[in-house]
Amino acid sequence: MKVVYTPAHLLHNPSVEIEKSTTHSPFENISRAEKIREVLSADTAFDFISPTQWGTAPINAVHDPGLLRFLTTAWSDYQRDVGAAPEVVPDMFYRPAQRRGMSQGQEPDSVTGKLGWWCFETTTPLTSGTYEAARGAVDTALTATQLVLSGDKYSYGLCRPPGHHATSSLYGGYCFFNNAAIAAHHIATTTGTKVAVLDVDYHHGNGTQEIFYDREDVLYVSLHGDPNRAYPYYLGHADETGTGKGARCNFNVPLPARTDDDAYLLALEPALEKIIKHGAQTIIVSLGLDTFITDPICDLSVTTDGFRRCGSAIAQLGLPTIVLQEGGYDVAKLGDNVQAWLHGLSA
Ligand code: SP5
Ligand code: ZN
Repeated sequence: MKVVYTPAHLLHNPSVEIEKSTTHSPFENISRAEKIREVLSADTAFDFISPTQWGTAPINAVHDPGLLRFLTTAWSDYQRDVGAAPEVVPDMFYRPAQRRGMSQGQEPDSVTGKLGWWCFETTTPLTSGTYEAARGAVDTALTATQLVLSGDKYSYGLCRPPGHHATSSLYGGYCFFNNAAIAAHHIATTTGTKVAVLDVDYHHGNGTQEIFYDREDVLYVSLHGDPNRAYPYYLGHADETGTGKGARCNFNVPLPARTDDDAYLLALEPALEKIIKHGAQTIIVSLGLDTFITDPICDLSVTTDGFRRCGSAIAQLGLPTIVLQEGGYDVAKLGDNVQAWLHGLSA
């Protein structure tokens, strides 16, 4: 299986994360992707390639062009207008309820106001190289997609930063551009065939859900920690099933704490049935390994062998599958877990 990787991710290297009313060393850090690279590059089943450049059009096809425009210069605008800050984080958030009964409002000129306009939380700092890294992750996803469109049965895009929390017009949750959504939209629009995004990250992919919520060409299916207790808290409930043409094209499976391998594999079955019934010709997997039993920020109990079984269950569908990296924060085991998952898929 080909692995798409670029060292551009190293350019997004924040030294703090603002979370839980404190600051700490970021869970989402460069060692994650480097650990995966280390393990997969020592395994002869994987061949590494670099992404090609896809430009901004595929990003602007999914996101509000204002988001990309903002991210292009936000960090340096902040240094110039507000002051020197290696990590730039909003201290103000646009909340539509503030303008209840009024027009929607508008993007302000001030970079401080813009930060709160385009970002939804505090754990996703902008650094000097964030934009370039985020562009590299999109190129990685699209290059992995191209491999499968050209006939490879499987490919793996080692995307970092991840993408599934980024909505059409908001970044957050360690995500800037929605790599999986950009790839899914690319397949749906260039081939005219149906696509399924299967999101197995611990966290609900609120961004991917939002982007495709009213569309029937891209099915979104997610297993995740119940939003009543888990990030991103406001989305991911089972009664969110899509709207308009996209009715019944969104399928959420919220899971209880400490869900183990057997329970997880059982919960996966109806999700896989949904993909077949939808008529998807291609699957994009948003692969998070933060369902792992010792993940430092999550509470499920999937093991390394459970990841192998998960990959294997998806392979039974017989569909071309693009696997894109999302979360997973037990760095010591992250490489082994990705390796097990991908071996389960391609065994
Ligand atoms: C891509 C991805 O996995 N993004 C996840 C973003 C989650 N960020 C905030 C997590 C807050 C978790 N706090 C739980 C503390 C448990 N001790
Ligand atoms: Zn996650």
